[in-house]
Amino acid sequence: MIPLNYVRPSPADQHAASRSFMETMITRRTVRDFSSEPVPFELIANAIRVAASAPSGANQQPWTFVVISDPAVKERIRQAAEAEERESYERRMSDEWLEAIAHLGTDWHKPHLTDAPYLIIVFKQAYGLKEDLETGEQVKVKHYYADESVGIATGMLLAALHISGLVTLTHTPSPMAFLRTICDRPENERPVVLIPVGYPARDAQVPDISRKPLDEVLVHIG
Ligand code: IYR
Repeated sequence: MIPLNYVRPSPADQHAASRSFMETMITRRTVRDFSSEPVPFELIANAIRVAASAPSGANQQPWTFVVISDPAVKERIRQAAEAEERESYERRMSDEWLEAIAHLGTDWHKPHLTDAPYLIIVFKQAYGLKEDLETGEQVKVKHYYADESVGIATGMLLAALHISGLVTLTHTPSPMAFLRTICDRPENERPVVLIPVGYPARDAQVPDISRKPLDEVLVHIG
């Protein structure tokens, strides 16, 4: 064990930081119309540093963040995602599902996958792989709470990108196993979410939706 590195801020600083973070974060919107303007890689790297500092089951850090800026790879991803999404929208999704997302105005066309300067694909390591010292073979290591850990890391990633003045789309083409092949990731890694990142297009539009009020989502048992 080592001593915790913690500096307690003054109450005034606590309130100021809490308020400022809250005010910035609640302006985050999921964006589907991206500019192709380049983004400094440092902003992406810093956001992944933040995500990779997330708590995880047994501190196993069961994640890999694949960052793609190569236009040819983005194009392959777009082709594969649109093929799956077209099948989903036209055949696989239930009427109930289509109705639930109708107000978002989405369809199978995914131009953001080639417009956005970066795609970040978050992979979950369903289990770890380590070498058996006696046999030299790769053995599986159980990962605990991998879904929850990757979910928390992804939330922190989105927050860090938003704080950096970038916009994101949490996209989950379904099924998305093709991402493991295109990104050449090992068998233990599963794609969880595909996140285009960049600046919004000048004329970007978002659906006119609101968040539930605090008293609906916060239950205080005092
Ligand atoms: N994955 C599809 C459909 C979709 C599903 C939900 I749930 C959304 O909130 C939005 C879209 C797509 O990305 O278009």
